[in-house]
Amino acid sequence: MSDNEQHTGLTRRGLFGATAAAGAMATASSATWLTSARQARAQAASTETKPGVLDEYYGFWSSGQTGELRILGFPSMRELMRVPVFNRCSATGWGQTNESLKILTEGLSSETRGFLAKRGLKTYENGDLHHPHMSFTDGTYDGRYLFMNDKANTRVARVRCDVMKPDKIIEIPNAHDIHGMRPQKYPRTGYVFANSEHEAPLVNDGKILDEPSKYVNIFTAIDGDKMEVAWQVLVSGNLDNVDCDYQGNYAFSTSYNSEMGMNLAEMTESELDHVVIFDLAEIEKGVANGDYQELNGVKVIDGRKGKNKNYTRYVPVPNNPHGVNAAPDMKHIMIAGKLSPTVSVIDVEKVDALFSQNADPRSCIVAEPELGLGPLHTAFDGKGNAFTTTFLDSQIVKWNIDKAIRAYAGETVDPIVSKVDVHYQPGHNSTSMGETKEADGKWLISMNKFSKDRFLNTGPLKPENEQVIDISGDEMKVVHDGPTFAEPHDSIIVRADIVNPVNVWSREDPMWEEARKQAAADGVVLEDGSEQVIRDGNKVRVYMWSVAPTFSHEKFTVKEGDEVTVYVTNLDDVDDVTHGFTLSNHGIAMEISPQATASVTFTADRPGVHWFYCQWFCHALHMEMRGRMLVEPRGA
Ligand code: CUK
Ligand code: CUA
Ligand code: CA
Repeated sequence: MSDNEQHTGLTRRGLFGATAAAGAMATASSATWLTSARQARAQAASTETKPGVLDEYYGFWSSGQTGELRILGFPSMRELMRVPVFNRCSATGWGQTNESLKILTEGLSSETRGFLAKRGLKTYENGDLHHPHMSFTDGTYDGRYLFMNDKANTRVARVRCDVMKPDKIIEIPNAHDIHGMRPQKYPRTGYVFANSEHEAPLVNDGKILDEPSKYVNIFTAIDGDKMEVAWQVLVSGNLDNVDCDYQGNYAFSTSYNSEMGMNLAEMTESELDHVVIFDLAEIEKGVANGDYQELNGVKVIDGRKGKNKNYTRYVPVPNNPHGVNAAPDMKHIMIAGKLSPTVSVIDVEKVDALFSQNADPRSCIVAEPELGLGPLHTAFDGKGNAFTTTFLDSQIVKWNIDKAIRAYAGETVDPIVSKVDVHYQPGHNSTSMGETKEADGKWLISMNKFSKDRFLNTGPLKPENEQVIDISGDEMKVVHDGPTFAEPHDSIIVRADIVNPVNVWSREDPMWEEARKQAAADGVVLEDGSEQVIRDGNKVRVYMWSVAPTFSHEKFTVKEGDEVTVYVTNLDDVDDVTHGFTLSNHGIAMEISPQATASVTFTADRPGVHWFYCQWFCHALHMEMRGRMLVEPRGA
């Protein structure tokens, strides 16, 4: 028996007192103890996880306008880590170290770099991270990468799951404000699909301004291995969310602005908008046959309506649709109606006929259950049920997919299994392993946009509220309330055995390739305990190492106006002994985890004595882990 199971058994007794289940456990033989404990947990559905006990799942959380990725233990909801991605991080130096700046800048267009340089920036310092999703192999998570979008600055990032740091961040050319984003499920990732939400001229250089009829939107397929755009497709209408099938044939994007309106009234004018279905093989064929225009180095296919091409089909659905979610039955795609109380269910097996026989686009819809007001996103239990958030009703609606299909075919059957109130206004929900073919039907998280009266008042800006719901029975039970900072749109809940991060960096890691090259040119070996200061004109490179509780240099001297690069290599190779390098009154701080190298470049333009210190508590003598930078005044 694992600690986890034992403790959850105890938790149940602790929370609910002496119960039949607890009594049963007391008399159970050791052989049945495990089963009893499991059952007890299922009945009690407690998210409490005792001190020292590990969670069963990793949760990977977006953070919206905060721009970072968050890692939670699930179901305890303990926040384990924040991974800066699109944001500038004070603790780790993400967005300031040379290593992070390389990742943050190399995927930007030269036009963007020039624009930022005029503002004194190397990269953007904000992001709006909505959708974190793991790479797939054969319909389930494979633990390689996490991909995520930046709606604010039109980027897509990849985070390595071995070290939980981004390794590639790319700007998507020709697109505007990447929103929906999903990795290909089969045969593997493969493609990462990314939706451009906001309309603009295809060549957006100012020659076309207030002429909305000339605006377009664009769908992007990124090669997830290379992190390069593979191809793009021009579409009619805008693009909101996206998902793809389990067969590797199609991607599906919602469009709430099929009207191509420029204001709310126009965007909500028509009763029906649409889902765009992309035929991946046809698009690849079109690219191979040269049926594209090249724009900013990308092959752009025309998939707009009325082009008589086989790249896309437009399926009318009501009304300003939002979420797109593929069911683990590997057959159905759920399109949430938002302004319509319905979810439209697409049968992927009926999609072929849309392309091969030009069948009526609506013929792929096999159900359209009415669930409540404001359906936004759908999750699954792998047992034939779907769970849809209703934003306006503030509920999760559990409904049976098969019954919804039968009802649509005319049978008198109610697909709704049960509803539960959430607090308040849910957007995304996710179930444990629910966006894979291994959905396990245990847990659902409802990510609620408003918390209102649920927590102590924090002033006009309130936290959001996340609620954990036990979905193992017919009735859903809310078992946990938790406030959260802006703004987790979306999350995935991944079985812990799939994710296997390392404890210590490999010295061979590509992260500090540039530092290694520079060191080699300077005749320095980063990891041999070198303690070198290399002067090269007015450029000074300080090679430093750290071993708790000391830096190799108690001091180094530079001249006012020097461009100084400090490289710190953490020679500690013990789990959890991370050091930091903060240079006081210079706005500089970075993290150096075990066996990592990090570097930062700045101009030494403040004559005098400046202390650097380790800001990551590492040793009893951590406070003493410091040294001086002596800056000689100009002309001295
Ligand atoms: S969107 Cu936020 S609630 Cu950006 Cu996934 Cu639907
Ligand atoms: Cu090294 Cu604190
Ligand atoms: Ca609309």
